[in-house]
Amino acid sequence: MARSPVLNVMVQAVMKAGRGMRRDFGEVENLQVSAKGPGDFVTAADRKAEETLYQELARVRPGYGFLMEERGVVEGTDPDHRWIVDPLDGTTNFLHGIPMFAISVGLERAGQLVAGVIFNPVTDELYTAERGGGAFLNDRRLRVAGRRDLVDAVVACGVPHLGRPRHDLFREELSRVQGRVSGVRRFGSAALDLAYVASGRLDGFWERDLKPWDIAAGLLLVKEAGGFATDAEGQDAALARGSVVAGNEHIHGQLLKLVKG
Ligand code: 2AM
Ligand code: CA
Ligand code: CA
Ligand code: CA
Repeated sequence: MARSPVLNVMVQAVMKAGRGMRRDFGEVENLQVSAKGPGDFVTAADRKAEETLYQELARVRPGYGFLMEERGVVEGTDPDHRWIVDPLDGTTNFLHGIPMFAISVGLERAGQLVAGVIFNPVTDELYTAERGGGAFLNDRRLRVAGRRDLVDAVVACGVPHLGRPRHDLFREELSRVQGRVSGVRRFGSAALDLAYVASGRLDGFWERDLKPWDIAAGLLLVKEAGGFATDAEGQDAALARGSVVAGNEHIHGQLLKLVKG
């Protein structure tokens, strides 16, 4: 299916930011790094990518507002449209030379996610989705995995790190899930975790205490690939609540039960 004009704008912006990020990844040892909090790092690559995304998106759609990880809220003159931007999801991986990170851009219209793009500039994998238009990896249409039983499933999770709450709750969730699935993974980029669910590489994913920019684009990708993505209570409020359980209809239901306990 042809991309809409606004999705093309998003793709152009993330590709441009991605070119810079790939260069920075090659010289990560020279990058300026600072800590926003315990274990919470930001690099010059995060800031540069965010600046590129901001400039490109604002140039082509002046008036749209922004919610960005590093810059925060930028009010627009158009109350209906808002970009939700994570310039570099997986900064910890990036800093360690692990090529598992992505740029994530979502677009909200009247409070509803209508478009999402996730781009890993190292593998050149570009995930796109539009509401009602399906999800794609580069030019290939995506469909969530078809496995129906948790025993066959590989699921990813987020592990609370330094500075994040509820470590005990996570351990309880993990202990319920780990014996019931074929494998548990922890990749460190929530955006890519959701993109992997959309593409069928992962059967499921759960994580709590996320921010809107971590998951906006990924939630739409999963849904447009025929999957389910809810918060940890099973409600359609992941973006607002910051918790996610995702998978196909069957895996989502079974995983949700285990996560809730
Ligand atoms: P970030 O790289 O954009 O900060 C993984 O659990 C998710 O948590 C990622 O989306 C990551 O986004 C976020 N995160 C925030 N702080 C983190 C930290 N100190 N370590 C690992 N992930 C972190
Ligand atoms: Ca961060
Ligand atoms: Ca993030
Ligand atoms: Ca980030």
